[in-house]
Amino acid sequence: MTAEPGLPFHVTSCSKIKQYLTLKRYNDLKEIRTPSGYSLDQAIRSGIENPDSNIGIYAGDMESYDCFAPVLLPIIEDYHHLDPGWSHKPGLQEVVLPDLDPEQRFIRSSRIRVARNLGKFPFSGNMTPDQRLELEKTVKHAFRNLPEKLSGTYTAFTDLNEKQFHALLKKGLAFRKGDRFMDAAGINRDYPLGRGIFTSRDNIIRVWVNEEDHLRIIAQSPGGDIANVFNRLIQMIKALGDKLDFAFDPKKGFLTTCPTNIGTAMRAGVHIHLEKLEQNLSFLETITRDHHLQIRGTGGEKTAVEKAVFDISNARRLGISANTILKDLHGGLQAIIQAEQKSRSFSGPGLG
Ligand code: DAR
Repeated sequence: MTAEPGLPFHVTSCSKIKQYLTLKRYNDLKEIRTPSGYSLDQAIRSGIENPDSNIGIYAGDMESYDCFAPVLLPIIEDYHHLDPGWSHKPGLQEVVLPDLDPEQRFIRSSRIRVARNLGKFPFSGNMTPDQRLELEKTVKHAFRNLPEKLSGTYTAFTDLNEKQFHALLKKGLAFRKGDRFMDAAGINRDYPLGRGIFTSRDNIIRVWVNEEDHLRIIAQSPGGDIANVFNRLIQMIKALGDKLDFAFDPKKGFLTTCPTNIGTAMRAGVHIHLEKLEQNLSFLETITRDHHLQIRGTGGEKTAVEKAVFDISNARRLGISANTILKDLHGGLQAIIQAEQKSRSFSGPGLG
C-alpha cells in the first residue's frame, strides 16, 4: 500500500493511519484544534516518526475523538473488529469463578489493568509540566480518601534518588519512560515529573500515575485466581470513580491516549508456563483466537517469549463488557491448561 502523494508516510509503513488518513481527510482536518489546542499533526507524529507503528495516532484529550473522528473512527472500527451499530457495553460486576490452577503448575501470575483519564485534563502526550503536577495532586487527594480496606501509599518518583528508584523498579513498583512510540507522541515529556505509583497495603493494587494514561489501575497476584484479582480491581475502580470524573463516552466507553485501549480500557491476562504448547504454537494460536485472546511475549507488547512463559490476555476491549472479557479469559485458560496437561501426560514434563 503506498501513501497518497503529499502525506509523509514511509513506503514500508503498514500503520492504520497510513491506511485510513487519506489526503482529503488530512486536508479537511489539518487546521482543526481541540479545545486544549491539540492538532492532527501532533496526533500522528508518532506514526510518522515510527514507520513500524501498528496504529500511529494518539488522542491528546477526550475531544480528539470527535475533532479527528473522520480518521479515528475507521481505525477504531478496524482495530476492534466492530460490527455496524457497535457500542461500549457497560458492566463491572464482581464474579465467582474457580481458580484454574490452585497448585500453580502453569499460571505464574495474574494481572488485570484498566486505563482511566480525567476528562478535565489534556491526555498524557499533550500536558504541560504544571498540568501533570495538578493531575498528580488531584489523584493523590483521592488516594488519601480511599476506604480503609483499599488504603495504601503513593510514591512520587521525583522524591526518590537513583538507588531508591531502581530498587522499586526491580520490584515492579516503578515504571520507566515509555517506548519510542510514546516518546514521539510526547507522552514521556518532563519524565519523571508528576509520575508515581500508589500501592495498596496488601500489595495487590497498584496505580500508575501519568504514564501512557493518567491512571493505570492494576490488580495483580501470583497464581491464577483471576476472579479474586478482578474483584479487587473492581473495588478500586469504583472507589476512585466515586472521587474522580473519568473521560467517558456512552458509545466509545472510557477514552484513552491510544485508540486501541478505549471501551473497557481493560487488559486482563496471565503469565503462563507452556513448555509443550511452545512447541505447537499453531495449536496455541487456535485456542487463543477461539476465545478472543492474544499472545504476547514474557515482557508484554513487542517482546519475546522467554523460558516458555507466555503473556496471554484479552484481545477485545470495546463492544463487550469487562465481565465478558473475564469469562473469555477464564474459558480460554481452561482450554489452554487442558491442552498443555494432555501434551505433558503424553511425553512427561520437560521431555522432548
Ligand atoms: N506502539 C503504538 C501503539 C500500539 C498500541 N499499544 C499501546 N497503546 N501501548 C503503535 O501504533 O504501534
